[in-house]
Amino acid sequence: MRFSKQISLSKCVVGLGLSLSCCLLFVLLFLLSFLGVSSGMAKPMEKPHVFFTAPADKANVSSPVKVTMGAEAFTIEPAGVVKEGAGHLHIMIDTDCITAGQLVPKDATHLHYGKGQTEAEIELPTGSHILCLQAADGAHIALTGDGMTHTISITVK
Ligand SMILES: [Cu+2]
Repeated sequence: MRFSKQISLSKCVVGLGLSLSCCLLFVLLFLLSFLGVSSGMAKPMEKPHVFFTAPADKANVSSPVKVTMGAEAFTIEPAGVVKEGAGHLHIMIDTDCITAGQLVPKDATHLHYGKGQTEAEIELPTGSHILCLQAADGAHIALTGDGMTHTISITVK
């Protein structure tokens, strides 16, 4: 009688221990999945894009115009080597952005920042101007994707 009581008590203790550890495991799994989901939601897949950080669109500025450029999910690096997800920036002045897949010309209205620069000073005459920031690969070929250009209009006073 006493022996069987002991057995059932130990069964009970073992059972309790098992269910407790199961419970803890569930809590742990729940927390881990929750953390995984929330960090996934906080960081959605970023689309590669380049942009002017200054001047702002429709800004009134003075010449020389100080231009700063940035990128997200895209590496700005010197020209030379073609790498996936990387390239350098160009500014088209009062002329259309280049069609993806085409070579960016090099002249007074197609400026290359082939050293990987993200800052520039551009002399512009008084009046309104349209600037197109254009990302191209290491061989100056305009990259595909609507995030690979950013157009602003500015007025030089
Ligand atoms: Cu270039």
